[in-house]
Amino acid sequence: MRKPQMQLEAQPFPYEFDIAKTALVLIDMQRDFIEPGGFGETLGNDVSLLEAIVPATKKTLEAWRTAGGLVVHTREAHQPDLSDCPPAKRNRGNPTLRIGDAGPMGRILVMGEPGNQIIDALAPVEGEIVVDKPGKGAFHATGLHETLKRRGITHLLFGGVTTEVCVQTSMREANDRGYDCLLLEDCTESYFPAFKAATVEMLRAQGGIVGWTAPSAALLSALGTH
Ligand code: TIU
Repeated sequence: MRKPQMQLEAQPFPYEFDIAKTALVLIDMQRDFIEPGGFGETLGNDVSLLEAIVPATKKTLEAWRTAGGLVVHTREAHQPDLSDCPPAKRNRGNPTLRIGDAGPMGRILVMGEPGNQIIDALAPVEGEIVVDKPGKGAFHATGLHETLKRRGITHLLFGGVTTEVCVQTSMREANDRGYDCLLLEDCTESYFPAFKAATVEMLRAQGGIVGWTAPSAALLSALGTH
């Protein structure tokens, strides 16, 4: 039988966790950010950069499922009437299409639209939690904290996009709520490689001020599924 307490080689020092109390949280791995024609591209970004993390993220997700760990998927998603999308969000940037406008994959960042779905390679399976979040952070206006508390979750492993926007915001929110958080370095990506690098550095600086970081291979090794 597997020991409940596991250790993963991480920075700034090893990360200890118990699978039963840990969730893998994949942030916004949805078509809107990863495929052409979605929100990421309307903001002027090269979305092809994000595809690179899909194989490592898929491998990690499958290993975590095999280990019996809880999986949380988030989607950045708004109500069709945009009542949960304040002007402070909708009017930012200079996109060709704004949130709620009709694009090639349906209305941008709107619940239920084709572009709002998680990419096929990482599609949720039964029993996994799917959170539609109107903000950048996964804890803002979602009830996620209560859901995790009910399940006795104390540790969170993060992946997803983009590193310095929704992933970092979610990890900081989680840390403030008392979770021990680790960012899987090769399961997260930004449209700006320098921003990803800076985010990874700043989260683990000062003795892990926000949390830990590690390559997914370290998690697979801890799980015994390289
Ligand atoms: N623009 C950008 O980098 N990200 C977002 O708008 N949302 C997420 O990070 N999910």
